Amino acid sequence: MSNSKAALITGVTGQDGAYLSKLLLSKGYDVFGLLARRSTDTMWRLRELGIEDDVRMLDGDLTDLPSLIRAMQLSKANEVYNLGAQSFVGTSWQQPVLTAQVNGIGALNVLEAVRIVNPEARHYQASTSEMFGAIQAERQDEKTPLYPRSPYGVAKLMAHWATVNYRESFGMHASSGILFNHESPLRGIEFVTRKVSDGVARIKLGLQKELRLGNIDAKRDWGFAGDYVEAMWLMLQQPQADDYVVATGQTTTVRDMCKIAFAHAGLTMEDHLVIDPKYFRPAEVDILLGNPAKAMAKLGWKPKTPLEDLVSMMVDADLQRLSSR
Ligand code: NDP
Ligand code: GDR
Repeated sequence: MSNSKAALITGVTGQDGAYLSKLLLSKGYDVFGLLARRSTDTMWRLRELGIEDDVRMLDGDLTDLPSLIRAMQLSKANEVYNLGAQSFVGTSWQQPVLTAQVNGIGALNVLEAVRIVNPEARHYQASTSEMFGAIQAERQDEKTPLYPRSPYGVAKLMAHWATVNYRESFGMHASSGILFNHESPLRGIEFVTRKVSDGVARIKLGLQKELRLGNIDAKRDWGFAGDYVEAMWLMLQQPQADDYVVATGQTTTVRDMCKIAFAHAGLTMEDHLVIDPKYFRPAEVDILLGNPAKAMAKLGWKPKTPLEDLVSMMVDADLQRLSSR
């Protein structure tokens, strides 16, 4: 007998895809993941969570609509989570067209595949606080205007509005989670928190002497990815689809986040940090600070992991990884 709960996750090999797979498996879902062809192994996160053999992989790419239609048909998914993206903001200035194709057109392709194969399926779009960009509201919420500051943000804006539009045009259960930065030991190494936790661990173990960063005055509202995937799932359990900001409601400079990491390892940031203009961006999002009141009230969701605990968890994981090599 087929399971009535089947989920298809694009971006399953990424940070959020791994944590979401684990959550859905624990809830008894059949979990299918879209696997884009790469020349190197991309399964390390699922392996670290011990679920590599539990997620059923289907070949496909967000830029290839037929493969998405096939994935919908084969999985018989009634929940679809579109997490796949070129997700590194810095790269989006170097590869703006690819970023638009994957993050913008790719998201539209997923909506089309759902509409063609099973328009009753519930759909989640991974929107982002990067869409607020230059808008410095006291705290950014679902009604804050959008003004993206990167090709990444521009492409995500298209995907966000396409999701709203498919909900309004076709009555699809399509929700958009406007998630603020969320991190974990499974974060990609190019993002600043993981670059810091890995760098601090290397310095502690005598493997490198300095850590080179760009704009440490930028402020971010950082939470734990494991908490944030719960909000994704909760959105698809609601009777009506909607848009939700998911954030902690606290903002911290890159400088202070970095200080926490060094201090956790018994080191002093000033002894090792070097500012390198190479890491400054053509346009910056100076401050992100979200207001998750709607998600807390309607979804019953709340952030559970303070930044100090998150950063300590990441430094400890990197110390352990590097020590056991
Ligand atoms: P990751 O960069 O860790 O994961 C991205 C995933 O997308 C990977 O599985 C990657 O596959 C896949 N992917 C990339 N290009 C394609 C493609 N052409 N076809 C199919 N799959 C593709 O991102 P996160 O897990 O951190 O983020 C998940 C989503 O949430 C993204 O859409 C991101 O933009 C968005 N988001 C993230 C936030 C965060 O703070 N983490 C905040 C707000 C939004 P592969 O492993 O093969 O490269
Ligand atoms: P962001 O995350 O751009 O907010 O996008 P990132 O960790 O890359 O940057 C956060 C802030 O730190 C500053 N910074 C540096 N960043 C990186 N990567 N490397 C550095 O050396 C460095 N020095 C300073 C950046 O300028 C920036 O201000 C993330 C991604 O997950 C997106 O996919 C997601 O949509 C948003 O979060 C919300």
